[in-house]
Amino acid sequence: MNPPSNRAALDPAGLLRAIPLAPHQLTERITPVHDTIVLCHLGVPRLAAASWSVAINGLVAAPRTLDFPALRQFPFTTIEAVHQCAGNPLEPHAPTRRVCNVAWGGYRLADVLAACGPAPEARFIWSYGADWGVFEGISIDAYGKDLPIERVGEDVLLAVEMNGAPLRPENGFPVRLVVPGYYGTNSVKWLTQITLAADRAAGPFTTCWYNDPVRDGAGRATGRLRPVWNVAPQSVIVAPDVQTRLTAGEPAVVWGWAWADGGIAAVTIGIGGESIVGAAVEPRRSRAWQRFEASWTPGRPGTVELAACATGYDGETQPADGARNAIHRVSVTVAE
Ligand SMILES: Nc1nc2c(c(=O)[nH]1)N[C@H]1C(S)=C(S)[C@@H](COP(=O)(O)O)O[C@H]1N2
Ligand SMILES: [Mo]
Repeated sequence: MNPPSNRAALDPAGLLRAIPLAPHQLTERITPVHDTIVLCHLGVPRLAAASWSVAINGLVAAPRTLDFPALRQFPFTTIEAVHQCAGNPLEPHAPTRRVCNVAWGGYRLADVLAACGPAPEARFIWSYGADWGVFEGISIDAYGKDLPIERVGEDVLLAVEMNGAPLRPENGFPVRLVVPGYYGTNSVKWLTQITLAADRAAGPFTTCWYNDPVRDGAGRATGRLRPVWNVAPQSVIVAPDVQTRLTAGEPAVVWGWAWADGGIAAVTIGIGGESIVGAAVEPRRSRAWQRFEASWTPGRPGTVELAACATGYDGETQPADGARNAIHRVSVTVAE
């Protein structure tokens, strides 16, 4: 099954990126829509719900084309999930904190697929958006991604709402894929085609960009690549921030958010490389980020660097540097 060859009008055309909030501004559990990250590689197709449809084809017994009224026949569901951009695909090792936490509303991909009868040999889901253009000098007929079919559980949605409102054009109106627990790049916006296949999709956003080198235990590259799918453990310190003046001898609260595809089991706060404080981490609800909080009483005046480090339930932890999920550090000033 070929990828679609798009020609929808784009406004704007070309890269569109917004990262409105720095870590210390992530004060709300649910990020307001106007403060969420926006990442469009090729531009924003302007689609109408009345003329939108998605084709479901490939290794299915009954290929279908669903329009908006047909999609709305499926049970509606909502899911709160952390939404994180993996960062610039040309700089895969740069630490990035492009993140928000939102409530998606839509229809389960599993329900839609069940209505089409997936073939037993289908192993991957290819998904395509209505956007097209040129990225890094390469001509793209349609933005396309893939994911393993076994990843499609209760939580993967054909989303139509963010925080209870219809999607904005830049977030994928009228319908986008949402794969909670995967980096944002996999959640294809302006969805127009879903293809079930035995192999991985061949487009540049799956084979060229968004692949990380697999390293061995000593940190050496093995020559193998791994798709940028599951979100690795990560955390941000919301407070205190660089502006906060703390006082020696007075207890301060260090708090922030932590998240990972599999959930976070523990967060520690490094204090100036001298001591480590364990934070209390709330249990994970749904696929939302988890709040952590620790109390720390600065002992003496000066500048101290705080460093939050999250560990997932699988034991994976955050690297010190050189990775998108590198430890977040904040220098705070302690007065006498
Ligand atoms: N069709 C399409 N889907 C896309 C993209 C895109 O450029 N085109 N960008 C991806 C990337 S890199 C991210 S991080 C998320 C961002 O979603 P948002 O802009 O709604 O926050 O959408 C993903 N889905
Ligand atoms: Mo992204």
